[in-house]
Amino acid sequence: MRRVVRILGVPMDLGQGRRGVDMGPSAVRYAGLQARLEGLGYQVEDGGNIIVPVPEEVRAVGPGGMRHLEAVAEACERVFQAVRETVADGRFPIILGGDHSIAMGTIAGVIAAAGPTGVLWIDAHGDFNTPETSPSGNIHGMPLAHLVGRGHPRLIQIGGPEPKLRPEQIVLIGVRSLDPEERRAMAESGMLVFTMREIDELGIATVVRQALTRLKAWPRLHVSLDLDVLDPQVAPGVGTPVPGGLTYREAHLMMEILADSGRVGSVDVVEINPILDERNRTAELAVELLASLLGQQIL
Ligand code: 6HN
Ligand code: MN
Ligand code: MN
Ligand code: MN
Repeated sequence: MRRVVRILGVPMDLGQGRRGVDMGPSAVRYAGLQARLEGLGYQVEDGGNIIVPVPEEVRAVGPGGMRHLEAVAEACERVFQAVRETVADGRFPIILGGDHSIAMGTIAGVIAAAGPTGVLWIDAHGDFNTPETSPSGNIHGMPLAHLVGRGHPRLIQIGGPEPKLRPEQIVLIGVRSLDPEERRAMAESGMLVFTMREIDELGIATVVRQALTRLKAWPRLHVSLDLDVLDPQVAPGVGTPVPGGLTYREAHLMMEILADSGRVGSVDVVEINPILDERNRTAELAVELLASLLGQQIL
């Protein structure tokens, strides 16, 4: 049976300070995602974009200094519904961000339709701030905290009142930038975190295999891929670049090993900022990484 992929765009830049990541879905479509996946033998549907307001039309600072809280929460609820329906329809969702706050909707939607799911959070950042610990008020630095039930109730309750994830079902890969309080909370959380140091010492293949082993109780996995995990020299078009990231080859190998596992059932691709990009190369890289994640092989 041929697997059917459904692309969903979430043109959201409300969860952070810089403009531009709202153009991510267009950039990745323009880079040829659909044709590339069809070339791999998939049937591909494009579900269009989720409706997201522009920053100019919504209240800037919400309670506790959180930027665009209500608008982010409402957009994530729409993402939740669309992803839940996509998974319930038996489709493999590829969700194109947008900033990383969309993952509060995507992961809630996957879990609502498919049940318990392990999460690979592939990111330079921890995204584990709460409104209290955030230095910026930017919600894209907080989605993982809210998914485990820490933070503002409005965001914790996206897709239902209970926390969506337990720390044991999350592995982070590529981390190299944490805020002081975020770091403390992360160390105490019980999540498995592979920083860039572990990747340098062990190699990306060992890291990914250990991550898959750690998540062995969850046959189904969701990949939340923040393009800023790559080194800014390879992926310059991201909202929050941090030096010292994954190489082109490490990122590909990671996707290939994940593909081999046969367990990945959904993916987010977030934080691409075409305004900061060089001739769409970060979006093109995203298409290549998605092709590898969906089973493209050289031989
Ligand atoms: N991202 N830790 C910083 C903050 O503002 O909380 C940066 C977060 C970046 C989040 O890239 O998805
Ligand atoms: Mn349907
Ligand atoms: Mn992120
Ligand atoms: Mn990031």
